[in-house]
Amino acid sequence: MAPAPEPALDLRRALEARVGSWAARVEHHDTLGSTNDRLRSLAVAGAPEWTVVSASRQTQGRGRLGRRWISPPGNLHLSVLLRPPRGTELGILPLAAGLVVAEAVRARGAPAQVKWPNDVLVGDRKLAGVLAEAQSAGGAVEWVCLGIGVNLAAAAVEFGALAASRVSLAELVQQPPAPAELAADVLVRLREAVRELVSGQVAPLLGRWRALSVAWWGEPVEVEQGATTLRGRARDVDEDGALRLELADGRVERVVSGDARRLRPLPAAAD
Ligand code: BT5
Repeated sequence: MAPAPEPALDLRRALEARVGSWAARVEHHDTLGSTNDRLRSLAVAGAPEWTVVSASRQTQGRGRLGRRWISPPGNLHLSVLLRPPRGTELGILPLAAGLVVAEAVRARGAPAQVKWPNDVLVGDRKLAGVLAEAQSAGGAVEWVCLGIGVNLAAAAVEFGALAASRVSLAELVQQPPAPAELAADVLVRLREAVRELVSGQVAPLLGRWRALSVAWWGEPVEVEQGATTLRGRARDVDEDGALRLELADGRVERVVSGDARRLRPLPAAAD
């Protein structure tokens, strides 16, 4: 059984200060295994869209493909339930979530960028990640549980070998926001982005995403998909969220998932 939630007054207040009212349930926990797991159980029980679960720390925080998300106290661990109508371009959701996180932290002075498909980076360091988990029935998506983790506190010690590849907002800005304030900001921006997406306005969202993307267009990149590695030049992102990768033979491969990284540019030829 999940532990009883604490009152989520701070987050609800921060939300309502921005948008007047937030109809769905908002839960905050001091400690959870994973906010996505808690929200999934609420989703299965019929919770309405925009139900929110947050936690100060997670003991079983997850990344994609069962990877671990290190979730020390003071970081933002947030999950929100969506029930997108049929026809919504779901491949854009992780991009949209990364985008609104990047916009929210940029508004606070951190020069964040997005990297396909789900990273929010500052330089080469990961500030935030997005995990979208969906449930389908009869060919239609019933719900999507969108999990967002943002490093807020400067707890580099918990990261061991990963310390050099992550960064927190506390290391980037003078006055990092309280988790509830950042969560509310992200949720309100996300609600607007999902409205656009559901009404079919993908192009403006993708335009904003491209503007904040790491500048790797035309550059050699590598995408790992399990045992397969694809190499090519990053060309663009399609309207369904797929990465367009131009292979060495000129063919363009549309990549829908994977871990992408920029390959170091070859040293200039000596003349
Ligand atoms: C992600 O996965 O980036 C998705 C992270 C989603 C976390 C949220 S927190 C709220 C909700 N509840 C959950 O249980 N999860 C979601 P991926 O692209 O697979 O990246 C995972 C990789 O990032 C790991 O293998 C590490 O290399 C690295 N990593 C782990 N924890 C990190 C952290 N706190 N900051 C930066 N990098 C981290």
